[in-house]
Amino acid sequence: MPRTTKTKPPAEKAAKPAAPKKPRAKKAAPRIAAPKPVFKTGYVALIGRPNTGKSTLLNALLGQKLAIVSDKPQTTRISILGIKTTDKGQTVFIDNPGIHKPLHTLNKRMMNFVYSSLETSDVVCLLVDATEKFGHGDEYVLEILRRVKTPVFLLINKVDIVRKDTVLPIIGRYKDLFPFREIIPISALKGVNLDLLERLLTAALPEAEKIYSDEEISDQSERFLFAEIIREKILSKVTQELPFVTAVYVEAIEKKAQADWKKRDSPTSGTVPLEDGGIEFGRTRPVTLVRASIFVEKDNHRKIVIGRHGSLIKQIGIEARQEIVEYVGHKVYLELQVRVREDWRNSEDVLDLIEGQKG
Ligand SMILES: Nc1nc2c(ncn2[C@@H]2O[C@H](COP(=O)(O)OP(=O)(O)O)[C@@H](O)[C@H]2O)c(=O)[nH]1
Ligand SMILES: [Mg+2]
Repeated sequence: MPRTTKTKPPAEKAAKPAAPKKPRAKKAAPRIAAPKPVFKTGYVALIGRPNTGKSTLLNALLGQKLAIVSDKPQTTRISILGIKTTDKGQTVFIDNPGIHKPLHTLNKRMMNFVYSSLETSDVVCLLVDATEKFGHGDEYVLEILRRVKTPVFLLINKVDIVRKDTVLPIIGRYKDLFPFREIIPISALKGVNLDLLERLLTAALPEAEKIYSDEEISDQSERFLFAEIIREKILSKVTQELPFVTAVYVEAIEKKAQADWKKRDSPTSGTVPLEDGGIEFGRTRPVTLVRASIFVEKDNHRKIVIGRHGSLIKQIGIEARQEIVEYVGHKVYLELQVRVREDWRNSEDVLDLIEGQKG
C-alpha cells in the first residue's frame, strides 16, 4: 500500500556516556555528543458515540481509506489500527466501534473492543458531533471515561457544518464535566485543525522507540478490507434495520493470471504473429477472484438486499468491484451470495468467522 508519510528511522542507539579512558599523553579536545532527537510513540484510541466521525478521522489522519464510513450508526464493528510514522514519532490510532448499550452478542463484542483500546492507549480522543445535542448517550460515554486514567482530548467534530457561535457553548459544557487535557474543534471531513491535533498528540505520547515497521500502516488483512468495502456499499443502499443485520464474509480470494485474448487482434486462435513470422500466445494479466457471502437474518432481508430482479445486489457488486480494482490495480471478478443466518448477531461461531477475517 502506498505510504503517505515519508519515514526516517530514528538514530539507532542512544549516545553512550563516555567510558573511562586511559590517560593520554596529549589532552584531547572535549567532544560534545549531539542530543538524541526525541522520538514519541504510542497508541491513540478514537472513541465516541456512533456516527461522530471516528473512521473519517482515521482515514484523514492516514491520508487514505483504511476504515469504511457511512451515515448509519454502528458501521465500525472491529477496532482497526492506523499506523503513522514520521521522523518525530509513531502514532498508532485505534479506530473503534461507537459507544452504545449492547443488546446482542455482536454489540457486546464491539464494546469489548472499545474497552480494550481504552486500556491499551496512551491518549484517548473523544469525538463528539457538533451538530448533535448533548444527551444521555454522551453522559454514558463520560461515565466510561471517568474510569480511565489516560489523558483525554476532546475533539468537537463536524465544525464545517455548524455556525461558529455554537462551538463555544459546547466547549463550556464539556469543560465543566470532565478534565480534558485538550479541547480541539475539528473537521475530519475537511481537514480542519488536524495538524494541530497531531502535534498535540505527539507531544502527549511517551518517549519510546517505534512498535511497528515503517511499512506497516494497518493491522487489517486484504480479506477483511474487501469484506468491509462490500459492506460499505450495502450500507449506502439500505435503510432501517438492514445495516444492523448485515455482515460480509469473504470466502475466498484467488489470484490468477488470465490470458488477455481480447486485447490482441487475433480473431481465432488467440495467437499473435511475430515480426519473424512466428506466433506467441496472448499476454497474461493478473486477475483477482473474490467470492463473498452476505449474511442477513431473515428471508425478507435477503429479498431487500437482492432487490427487484437482482438490481440492488448488482449495483452493490459494481461499486464494490470498482473499489477493489482500485486497490489491487488489476481486473477483479466479484461473486456475491446472500445467505440467511438466523440470529447471527448472537452466534459466536458466525462472529468468530467474521472477526477472524481481519488477521
Ligand atoms: N460534515 C461533516 N461530516 C462528517 C465529518 N466527519 C464525519 N462526517 C460524516 O459523519 C458520518 C459518520 O462518519 P463515520 O466516520 O462513519 O463515523 P463513526 O461511526 O464515528 O466512525 C458520515 O456520513 C461522515 O461523512 C465532518 O468533519 N464533517
Ligand atoms: Mg466508524
